Formats: sequence, C-alpha cells, structure tokens
Amino acid sequence: MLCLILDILIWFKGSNSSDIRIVLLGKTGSGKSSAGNTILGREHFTVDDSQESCTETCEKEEDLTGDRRISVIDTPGLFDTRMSEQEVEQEIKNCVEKSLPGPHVFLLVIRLDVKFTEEEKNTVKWIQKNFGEEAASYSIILFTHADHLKEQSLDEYIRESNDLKALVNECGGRFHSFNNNDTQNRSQVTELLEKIERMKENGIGYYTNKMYEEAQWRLNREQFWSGNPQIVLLGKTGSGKTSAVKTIVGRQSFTKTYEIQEACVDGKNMKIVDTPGLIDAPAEKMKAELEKCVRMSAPGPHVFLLVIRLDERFKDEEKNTVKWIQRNFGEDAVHHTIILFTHADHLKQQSLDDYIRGNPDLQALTEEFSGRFHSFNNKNTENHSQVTELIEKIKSIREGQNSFLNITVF
Ligand SMILES: Nc1nc2c(ncn2[C@@H]2O[C@H](COP(=O)(O)OP(=O)(O)O)[C@@H](O)[C@H]2O)c(=O)[nH]1
Ligand SMILES: *[C@@H]1O[C@H](CO)[C@@H](O)[C@H](O)[C@H]1NC(C)=O
Ligand SMILES: *[C@@H]1O[C@H](CO)[C@@H](O)[C@H](O)[C@H]1NC(C)=O
Ligand SMILES: *[C@@H]1O[C@H](CO)[C@@H](O)[C@H](O)[C@H]1NC(C)=O
Ligand SMILES: *[C@@H]1O[C@H](CO)[C@@H](O)[C@H](O)[C@H]1NC(C)=O
Repeated sequence: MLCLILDILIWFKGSNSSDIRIVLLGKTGSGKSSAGNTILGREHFTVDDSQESCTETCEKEEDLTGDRRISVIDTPGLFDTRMSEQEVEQEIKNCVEKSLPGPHVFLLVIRLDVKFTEEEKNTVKWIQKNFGEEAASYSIILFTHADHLKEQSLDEYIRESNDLKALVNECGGRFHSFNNNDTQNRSQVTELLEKIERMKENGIGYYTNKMYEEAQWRLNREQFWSGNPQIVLLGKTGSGKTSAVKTIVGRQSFTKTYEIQEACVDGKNMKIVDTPGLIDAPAEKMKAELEKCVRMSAPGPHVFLLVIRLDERFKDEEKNTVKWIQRNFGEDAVHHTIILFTHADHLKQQSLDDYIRGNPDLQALTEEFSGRFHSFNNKNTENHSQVTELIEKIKSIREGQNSFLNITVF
C-alpha cells in the first residue's frame, strides 16, 4: 500500500522544478553503483567487490527525498574491455533516454585510493566527444573512497597532482567526494545536492536530448569522413550538386575549382562533375573532365551520386543515364551509384515513393539502379536526418564486396 501511495505521489508531482536527475559515469569498479546507493540512502544498485562491474545495461532508481524526486541512472563502465566501444555507446544512449527530459548532472566517478589512469585523464574529453562540448558544464567529478585521505584534505590532495588539477579544471572546478562506506553520513549527500542545485541556479537547466542528438550527429559525421569516402557527384548544371554538397557538409566552407569542382570536407575531397546534357556534351571535353575526376579520387570513387531535380520534367536524354555511366565508368559503376533527387520540397505532401510510382520514366530509372535513391531538400539545412540516411546508404555500398570501384575512363 505504501508503494502505491508513493507511486501516486510521483504521478501527481509530474516533472517538478526541484527534481534532480543524475547520470553516473565512470570506469568499472570506480564506485558508481556504491555512489548511487549512497545518494539514494539504500542498497539498490548491485555492488560487486570483485571489481567486475555488474552494470552492463543501465539501471534507474528514483527516490523521494523531502519533497523532491531524485533519479539516479547507473551506466556500464567506460573503457570496459569486455564490451565493444559501440556496445558501450549504445548502452549509454539508452541511459540518456532513461533520464528524459535529460540529466541535470553527469557525475564522473573516480577512485581516490588507486592510481589515476591514462584513460581516466580523458574522461572529460570522452564525455565531450560523445555528449558535446557543453556536456562539461553539466559535469561534476565525484571522488569515491574519501576515507583513503585520512588527515589530508581533498583540496590538498588535488593540488598535489597536476593530472587531477587539470581534470577538475576541465569540469569548471566542480568536484565532490564520498566515503561510500559511511552510509550514516548524509551530509556528504546533501552537500552534493547543493552543488547540483547551484549549477541549476546558474541557469543552465539540464542537458537536453537535443544537445545529445546534435553531438551524435557531429560524431557520426566525423566517423564517416575519417573513413575517407570518395564521392563523385554527377549531374547537369543546375541540378543541385553544389547545394547537395553544402547540405552534406553542413556549414563547412568548401572551394570550387575550374570545371570539376572540388569540395573540401574536413580535409577530404568530394568531386562534382558537371555533365551538361550528359550524352550531348562534347565527347573530348567530357572525357578529359572525367579522367581528371577519376585521377583525383584514386584508387577510384566509392560512390557516385547522380543528382536529378525533382521539380523539372524528366528529359529524354536522362533516360539513357545508365548507359552513359556504363560507357564512361564501366558496368560495375551502376552498382556504386545512388540517385539523389534534389528539390524534395517540390513534393509537398506526396511521398517520394508515390511520386516515382506515378512517373513511369522515373520508375524505370530507379529500377535500373536497383532502387538506390534518396532525396534532399537543400533549402532545409536543419534536417539532419536526410543527411544521416544518405550516409547510411553510402556506407552500405562501401561495405559491399567491391568497396572501391576500380575504374579507368573508357
Ligand atoms: N527549393 C530548392 N532549391 C534548390 C534545392 N537544391 C538546389 N536548389 C537551388 O537550385 C539552384 C541550382 O543549384 P546548384 O546547387 O547551384 O546546382 P549545381 O549546378 O548542380 O551545382 C540554386 O539556385 C539552388 O539554390 C532544393 O532542394 N530545393
Ligand atoms: C568498507 O566496507 C566494506 C564492506 O562493508 C569492508 O569490507 C571494508 O573493509 C570497508 N573499508 C573501510 C576502509 O572501512
Ligand atoms: C561527512 O561528510 C562530510 C562531507 O563530505 C565531511 O566533511 C565529514 O567529515 C563527514 N563526516 C564524517 C563523520 O566522516
Ligand atoms: C527530413 O528528411 C527526412 C529523410 O529524408 C524526411 O523523411 C523528413 O520528412 C524531412 N523532414 C522535414 C521537416 O523536411
Ligand atoms: C585495378 O585494375 C587494374 C587493371 O585491371 C589492375 O592492374 C589493378 O591492380 C587494379 N587495382 C586494384 C586496387 O584493384
């Protein structure tokens, strides 16, 4: 019965401005679960003395302390070698979702009684990489095993280590310590909660899901470009190639050179080939341009993006695009091509699939490319998902058998 009343109380309270949502982050065995228990004042999280973490998935527990709700989310150990980096990231993603609308604080848990490791020195950087630069403003270092200090004060202890000083500085000088063995000492908890309150009062509120999505988007893009993808955009002048590159690279600057335009993206290159009227371009000029393009993307492009406007009538000459690509880049090039429709805003309420189904020529074209197509509204640079989805499609071509298209110009 008591439980039921508690639940109803939580229900009616909804999301209260005095609520505190805490995410615990740290190495396996750093004392995350114990710290969670100290905060909640009861044994909820399983603590394993063997230093092998039990927390492989996130765990959430709430507590009503006084008139506010405190939720604590425990996470799998960072730098845990038994899980792949992707698994850890996926799990932490689930954790962030459990803290919706988002945590007020990340507690970076670090043991005081063992040597500070190289990995731990990068804890704040790890957080910033995965959660964005601003995540540091929502972080507090929580040292555990404070009983190890004995007579020495925590300030003194930190002052003696350049690494600790640097880490604390990266967190805006915010730190706290717990003796998780001393469950009777509630003042260590109230002091921590006061520090969190003070952060909230500074007006930063909480770390939002939007910040997380923004950070993940940046991270995914960086990972994509670090694989050095070679992308060649083909299409008629005015088809939207330049705009598409801008959409793909975001606000980054890029340069154009001569007829083959070269887009510099985080140090990598994307090539834009203008193909005026495709087949009716002067053969010699076209061949020279294509050769240049192929040379620049040695050992060969991974992917061709064939850019076509959706708001214009599909021209007769465009029906022969497949043959044109095969003639210029070889049979295999077709399997490395994705059609990129621009001006998706022209569709209004209609879906792209419906639009294609209603146009026999377009339908035939997309079938020739085995249904590999995508659309962009280049006027909406805020729409990250259109880029993320294209990147996924590019990746799936690259992960195919012949990721590099070994071409020579025919
Ligand atoms: N409304 C709309 N306009 C677009 C879109 N993509 C490109 N444009 C416009 O179409 C024109 C030609 O685009 P551009 O990227 O220069 O074509 P390129 O010659 O292939 O590089 C420009 O005026 C763009 O602003 C789109 O998705 N929607
Ligand atoms: C902390 O508590 C654990 C378990 O109760 C005990 O084994 C350990 O000796 C204690 N450590 C200290 C320093 O009191
Ligand atoms: C309880 O915790 C506070 C804050 O960390 C500390 O100053 C105090 O010395 C602790 N009390 C005992 C009895 O350990
Ligand atoms: C963003 O792009 C996705 C994928 O192309 C599309 O489904 C969605 O409708 C777009 N959203 C807006 C607001 O344009
Ligand atoms: C590309 O093809 C040429 C000629 O067929 C061959 O000599 C070369 O080794 C191939 N390069 C790669 C990277 O497969």
